[in-house]
Amino acid sequence: MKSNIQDTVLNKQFFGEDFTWGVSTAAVQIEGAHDADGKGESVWDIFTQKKGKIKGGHHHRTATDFYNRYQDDIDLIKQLNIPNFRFSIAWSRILPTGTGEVNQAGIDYYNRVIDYCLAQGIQPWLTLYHWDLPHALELKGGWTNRAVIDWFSNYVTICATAFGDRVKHWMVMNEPSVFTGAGYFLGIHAPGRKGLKNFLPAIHHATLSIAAGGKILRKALPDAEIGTTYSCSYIEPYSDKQKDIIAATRVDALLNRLFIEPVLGLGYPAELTPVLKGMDKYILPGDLDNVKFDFDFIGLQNYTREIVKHSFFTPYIHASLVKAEKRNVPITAMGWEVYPASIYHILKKYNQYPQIKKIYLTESGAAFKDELVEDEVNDPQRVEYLQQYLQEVLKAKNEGCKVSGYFIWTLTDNFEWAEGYHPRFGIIYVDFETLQRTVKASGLWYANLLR
Ligand code: GCO
Repeated sequence: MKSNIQDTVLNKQFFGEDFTWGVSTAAVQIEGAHDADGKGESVWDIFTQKKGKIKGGHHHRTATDFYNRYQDDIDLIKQLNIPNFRFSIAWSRILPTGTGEVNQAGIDYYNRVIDYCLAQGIQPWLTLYHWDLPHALELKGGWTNRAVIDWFSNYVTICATAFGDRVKHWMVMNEPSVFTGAGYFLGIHAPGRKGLKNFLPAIHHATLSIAAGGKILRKALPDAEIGTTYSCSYIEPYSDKQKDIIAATRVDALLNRLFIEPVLGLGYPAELTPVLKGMDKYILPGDLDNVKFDFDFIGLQNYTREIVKHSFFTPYIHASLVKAEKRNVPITAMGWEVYPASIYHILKKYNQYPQIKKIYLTESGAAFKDELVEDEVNDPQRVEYLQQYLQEVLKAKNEGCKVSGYFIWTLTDNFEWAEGYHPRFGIIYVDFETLQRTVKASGLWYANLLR
């Protein structure tokens, strides 16, 4: 299929020779092979079996079968001229019970993936934790148990030793606010726990683990580039009423500042969100020093903006999000607002932290209702989305923001967590019956941009 979308405005040269272009994925969402070659169960293997947790009763046991088709998919990455591939390691392939005996078959598998990338001239970017805690560790309390810092450190050490000779770009953890918020507070992601008594310790232990992981990687791999990634949404108040402004500030603290500020040495933003004071009992002497780490880069992942309103009835934060559907704005298949300026504002916001040395946009993309028609998938909305967001990235870069790269979320349509397979985020279409891949018009557009 020929892309009939003429790209007259965007040119990769505008971003400079050194700008990093890539595509991002995560193990649970693509690999499948949930019990192959000695893999242990992860919290997602358990959660997806629970009734009513995943839309349509979907599960990720096969996903896109990347585990077996990695060569074909990496060939496609190459065909699309994408020089950098971000993927995550499933902890329970390396350590089936989270600690103890190493599963050599798991190490061998990721070695094959890494080697195949390198043989195709593609740089592997490894995320060590994209939400799939080994189930055996969850049985011991998971992220609520302070011992997780040691479990995680051991896992990081094993990965650094196994893959560090070839992998030059590392991300310790993906979006801690999502796996703690959705998984330990709202109960809508694995492991499905709820409430502050789970959420607050999980936040602190994840933060300590991020810094611990960064330090281990830096020591073991002094030449590698080490980062960690955060989700961030541009937040605006619903009105200029004082109450809405305060509500927006609070949500901004929770969504955008909570995890990054302690790492930067600024502590938790508890002054605005008194509920976080409840964390004090988990913070031991010395912790606020131990959570600090000077990452080589910070990965930011932005999709949309949120409009926030004062809400008396919402516990703890007295704030609620005004859904995009109710605001008469363009939305994606996730119901998220298409708002290109959000990525610009996010870059400006994080650029203000002098402690951040470098920013990569490690995820950006959108789900739309794509259809395969006569072997082609025409997705002009996604092309437009990516073009508009990239224009905003360029604007921020030209205004001096330290942004050094952009990774599209995501390579192929995949398992979108609690939403199952319906939201299609890929630049490559997957027929989930046959698992056949078809490059979408957006994939061709990206290939053309990167040519
Ligand atoms: C994320 C997740 C991805 C999601 C994507 C779309 O980091 O948020 O890494 O796994 O699929 O964001 O929701």
